[in-house]
Amino acid sequence: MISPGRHRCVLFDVDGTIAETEGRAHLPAFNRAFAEAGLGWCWHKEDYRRLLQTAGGFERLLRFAEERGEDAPSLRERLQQVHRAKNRHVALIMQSGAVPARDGFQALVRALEKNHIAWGVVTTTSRANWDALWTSSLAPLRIPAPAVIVCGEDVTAKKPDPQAYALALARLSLPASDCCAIEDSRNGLLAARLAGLPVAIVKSEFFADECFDEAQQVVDELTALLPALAPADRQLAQNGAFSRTMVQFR
Ligand code: XBP
Ligand code: MG
Repeated sequence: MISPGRHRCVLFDVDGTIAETEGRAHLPAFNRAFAEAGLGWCWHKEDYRRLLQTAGGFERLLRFAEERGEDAPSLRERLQQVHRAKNRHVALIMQSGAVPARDGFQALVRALEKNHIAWGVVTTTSRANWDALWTSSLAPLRIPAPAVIVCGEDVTAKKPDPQAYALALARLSLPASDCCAIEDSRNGLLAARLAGLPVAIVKSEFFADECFDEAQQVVDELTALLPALAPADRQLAQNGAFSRTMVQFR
């Protein structure tokens, strides 16, 4: 789906797409924050799969409290504290090296660069979580920095609202027809499609069974997106530039 002749920027979702952050970081971090706050709550994977339908960690907490019949508005401040604690735990987990980039991510970003295609980040997670993932797991891969970063604090409505994608396009000064998105969830797919972008879905731990009918491509791993970028690699290899480029990145 990524078309070297047509696309100028590929916009990546973060959670589930660049790394399996939900199961490796967010879920254990929520449970650590619940224990610290003495709430007596504990989320298991199957609870979390359902709760993930609500984008945004704080919104997810509110929904859970409402489902339990708690008076959510009066809990708001306490839940905000729990959410901040959750994100502190996310950063600690990421710093421990427990959240690597998904297979193929590094190769994909490098292949994009060789094809003169920029990459960007469109997530509705908190900026602190993106910063922690970048610092701990992505920057060490020695990949180029993203051309645009949109996070949860930049928008008033989270995915599936298209606002985050619309903002990324505005910041890039590019029309949707020059870009495409890589997502892992139905909420993300709808957000990108509503902003006019073609979407490749990479299946992830929690969303693999969702409906992706509106996607242009559905793959199991990011590595499956590499062949579309390979012709340029081959051309570069033929004229000798490929090995020089690889050396330059090491
Ligand atoms: C990301 C999310 C986030 C994370 C938690 O959505 O749903 O809520 O689970 O992050 P997407 P925060 O992958 O669609 O961008 O707690 O920082 O909200
Ligand atoms: Mg996602």
